[in-house]
Order: sequence, then C-alpha cells, then structure tokens
Amino acid sequence: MTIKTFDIASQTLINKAAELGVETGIERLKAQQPQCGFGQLGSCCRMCYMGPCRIDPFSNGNGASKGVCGASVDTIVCRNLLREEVGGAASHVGHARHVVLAFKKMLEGKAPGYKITGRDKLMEVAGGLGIAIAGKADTEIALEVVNKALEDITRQDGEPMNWIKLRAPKKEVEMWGKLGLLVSNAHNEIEEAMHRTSMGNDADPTNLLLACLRMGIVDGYAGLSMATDFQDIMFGVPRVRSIEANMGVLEKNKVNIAMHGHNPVLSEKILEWAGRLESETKDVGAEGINVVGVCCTGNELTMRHNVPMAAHNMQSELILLTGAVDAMVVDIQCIWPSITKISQCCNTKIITTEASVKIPGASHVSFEAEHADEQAKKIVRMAIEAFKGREESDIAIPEEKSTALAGFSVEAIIDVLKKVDSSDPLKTVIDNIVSGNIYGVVGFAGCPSIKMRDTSMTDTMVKELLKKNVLIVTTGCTAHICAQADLMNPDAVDKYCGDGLKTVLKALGEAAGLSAPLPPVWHMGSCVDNARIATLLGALADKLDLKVSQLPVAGSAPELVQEKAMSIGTWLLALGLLVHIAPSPRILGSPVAAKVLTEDLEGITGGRAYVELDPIKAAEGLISHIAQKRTALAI
Ligand code: BF8
Ligand code: SF4
Repeated sequence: MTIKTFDIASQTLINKAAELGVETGIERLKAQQPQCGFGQLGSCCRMCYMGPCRIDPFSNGNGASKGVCGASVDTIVCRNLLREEVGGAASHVGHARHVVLAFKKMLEGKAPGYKITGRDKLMEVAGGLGIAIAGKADTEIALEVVNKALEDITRQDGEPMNWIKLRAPKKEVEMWGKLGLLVSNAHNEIEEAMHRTSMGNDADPTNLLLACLRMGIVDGYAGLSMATDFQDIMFGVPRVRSIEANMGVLEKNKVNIAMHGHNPVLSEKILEWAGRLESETKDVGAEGINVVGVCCTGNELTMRHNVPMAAHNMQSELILLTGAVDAMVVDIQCIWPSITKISQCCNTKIITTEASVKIPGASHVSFEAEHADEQAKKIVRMAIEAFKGREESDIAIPEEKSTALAGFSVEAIIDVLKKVDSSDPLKTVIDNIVSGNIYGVVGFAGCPSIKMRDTSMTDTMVKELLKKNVLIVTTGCTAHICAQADLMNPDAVDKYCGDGLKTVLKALGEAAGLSAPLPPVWHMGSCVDNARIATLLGALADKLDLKVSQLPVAGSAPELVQEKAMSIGTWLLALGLLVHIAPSPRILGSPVAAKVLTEDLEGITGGRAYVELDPIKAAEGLISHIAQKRTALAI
C-alpha cells in the first residue's frame, strides 16, 4: 500500500514525526499490511470457542464454506454487521443518556453549574412531545421532557419511542410501522441485538438485516436526535458565525487546551473556566488561554462559541507534534490510545475524564455534572501548570489556518430563509430545487481515514458536486476537512460552484445581511447533529407530502472509520436515502447482505448503499442518483 501526500499542515507534522522517530498511525497502518481479507469481507466469526471460523470466498465448496456450528457466510456477515451497528448506536445512546442525566441533575438542583440556555428549544421539544406548557414553570416542563426521554430507554410496553414521534418524518413513520421497525426502547434493542447475534440464535440473514435497520433507527432517535435536542436546551441553539480552522489556530504564547471527544457537558465547562482563570497564566509566563477543538467536541464548541476547530480525527496525533498543546482533555469516543505515547515527546498532558475511558499514561480527573465547576477548574489549572514544561525549540505550529462559517442549525437556516419569505421559509429552497439552481443536496458525514485521506476523498467529491450545483451540508470530521479546504467560506462560491448555486447563495447571503454569499458547504455540527440534517430533510418531505426517498438528495460517508458512521448510515438507509460509503463496509463476504443493502432495500425503504472508492466516480454516482429523483418528480 502506498501512502501519498497529505494536506500541508498534516504533512509538515508527519515529517516532524519522522525526524523525531515518533510513530504515527501512518506507520502503524503500513505495519498492518496486508490487512486481513476475511476481516474486510466480514466473514470471520468469533462468537464461540469452537471458532474462530473463517469462510473462504474462493473455496467453491471445497474449503471451509460453513462455520463449525454450520453457520453460513451470510449468517456470519450479517451477525457481525449487526454487532457493528450496536457499537455505533450504543455510543450515541450512551452520549444522549449522559446529557439527559446531567440535565436532570441540574433540574433537581444537584448540578448547579448548568442552566437552561435554549428556552425556545425546550418549549419546541415539550410542545412536540405533547406536554402541556401553560401555567407551568420552565423546570417543571423540563422535567417532563426528561421523563419522556428516559421512557425511551426504560419502557416495556412496545409503544414507539417518543423521539420517533417527535422527530421522524410522517411517511417514514407509517412505512416503519408496516415493516415492524418502530422501535420502543433503545436499551432493549441493544440487548436483543447482542443476544440474537450470540452463538446459536438468529441465523436468518434477512431477519438480521432488518434488525440492523432497527438499530439504525435506535441510533437516529434515542441517540443523535435526543442528544442534539438536550444539548441545544442546555447550551443553546447554534447560530451562524465566523470561525477559524486547522492547526494554525494554536497560539505560541498562550496555554493551548485541546478539547477532544464529543460531550459538551465537559467542554462547555472547561471553556468557561479557561476564561475565568485566564489571569493565572501570567504566573507561568503565558499570555492567556486558547481553547481549541478536536473532532466532534470541536464542532460543538465552534457552533456555539466560535472556538477554533483545530484538528479532525486523523490529526489528533499530529496536533500534539506541534509541541504547543499543553493539555489535551478527552471524554468519550474516537480517542486514539496512541496519544499518551506521543504526548511524552511533546510535553502535552493528556487528561481523561470518564470512568469508562481511561488510557495508560494519561492523568485522570473524574468529571461529574455535580462537581463540574470544581473539576473543570482543576483541569484548567493542570493545563496552566503544564505550560511550564514547554520547550521553545520543540514548537512547530503549522501556518495553515482557514476561515469558515459554522453554526447552520435548522433554526439558523430557517432564520436566513425567513428573511426572503417570512411566512413560508422553506419555499425558497423548494423553488430553487425545482428551478435547478439547487440541483440537489448531499449530506457529508463521518470521519477522516488514513486509508482515504491521501486521496483527499471528501474534498474532491465536494468540489465535483458543487460544480454541478449540488448544495452540501456536513457534520463531524468531514466538517473539519471542508473547513480546512476553504469550502465553508463565501469565497468558495465563485471558486467552486456552478452558476445556479452561485445565484442562490449570493441572494441568500444578501438577504441574511452578510454582504457576502452564504458558503456552499453548510456546517451543521457534530456527528450527533446529523439529526439536524434529517430534521431538515423531514421538514422538506412533510411539506411536499413526499417520502424522503423521493427527494433529490443523498448522503455520503466518504472516509468511513467508526462503527458510529455505520449506524448513522443505516438510519439514513431506513429513511430512504442513497448512502455512499468508502471504503466498503464489511458485507461483501455475504452475497445476501451485499445484494439486499446495495439493491433490494431500494424497493423496501427507498434507501440503498453505494460503495465507490474513486472520488470522481462517487460524485458522478451521486449526481446520477439525483438526476433520477428529479426525473421521477418531473423537475
Ligand atoms: O462522531 S466523524 S472520527 S469524531 S466518528 Fe469520530 Fe468520525 Fe470524527 Fe465525532 Ni463522528
Ligand atoms: Fe464458528 Fe459458529 Fe462458533 Fe461462529 S458461532 S465461531 S461460526 S462455531
């Protein structure tokens, strides 16, 4: 496998790592070559100790075509796939539950460091859940909202989840009802999926694939949508703002704290205390504190507070090699264990904060909502102290930084559209889709993969689509990639967009009073904020009385890394979207899984998985899908 070149900032630090003899993911990926073919096909089973069993795709019946227990390759692949989906959904449901419980503690007076910031959002959610509002105090309403959320992980009556009723588009709820996909309790679903995939249970590949769709829906509503709603209620609904991105946002003379992970319950407090303890930096010879964001916590902080987005997941090791990160504070998900080893040569203090996420070599400060202020203060002071360990000669901050507009929550988008048509905001989008000025919309989500990054998969695809007047919305680490590639600022409009899209974005920018066009790639948040994209699509579909699958839209996870991206993608398949994925998910070992997910599913939910590793061909595939949808709508 040949690794070519990366973006300039990353490459500068990769070179520095080589000079220092520090190992990064690039060397470790090379050392893994060739990666296991059975693993890539999904055809290895370790569900019991008669195995592990591997199915040889070329055996032609002569080799091992069944596991010891007789499990077929289809059974093995589909069981493995469902367990991947469980990994993703459990991560998002766990994230949502953590936020809900922190909020509940605040309402009960046990976590005084937090408050209700997004009151309008609270009322919108309460109203949507059917909670009577009149005459009640905000905290009373909020507690009822919390109880509705907790029902979605406790109820045993089989009723569809409250968050499905609150957020799912109408026609899809109807369709899921007919297909038996209206899930009721996220924890029950996760338990049942683990149970049915253990040795000697569900062996029917189609039944297992249906369970995958259920897990996607669990992720979408009890994970992504619930987390997004509560985070907006606690910390405020994001609004459009100008921010900076890439590793050049580090500041040589300041204490740099990199927040890495996903949960704003931690990062909001660290940001607050960084501001409150700024004066203490004088004692160590620094000129203040610079909090920067890595991965999804970076997206959360940038959307609400303009905190610079310093690095995506693949750069989470590289940013330490700048020698300028005094502390990296992490919570949950996507945190590479390698960072503590790298931090030793870069004078960075790695601080873990979750009892369930500890890393050998890191300092651990347990962070609980009840003691948030005290613990955040302690963490910020540890970072200030770490500044003393700085080695001037080790500092190498890349120059690269870009500016971007972030904060495109659905509410922020509607606010802009209201300036064009206050009574019918979505009409502007619909009219422009009908006229072809907006040929279609593609949502980019997910991760940066070392396997794909050297081919600049995401940036190349986005640029190809913009030329064809496709509007892009994005979340997660692909949002970092787009911000770094200068695709989220108004200058990108003239540079990359087709004429139709240029016209719309210029008109919207003018209406919004920006005296510049809106950018062609809209930063809608972190990975849980994929809920915002689905809400927008659902609103368009409901307004037009169409199914989501009839809209000229698609999704892409162009650099798939995480199980979480798989469960999000499966939710989008359940919603009826074409979902482009690269590299291939681990389904190709199973003829049944490959056929169902890439072909037959279209006749069931309207969604379809589309695997293409070449960025230009992938963009063409998405355009041709959008063209078909437009033709079917006679537009
Ligand atoms: O949830 S995009 S690498 S940081 S999994 Fe992780 Fe992927 Fe980044 Fe956020 Ni999402
Ligand atoms: Fe092998 Fe069957 Fe055990 Fe899997 S469950 S490891 S296929 S014997």
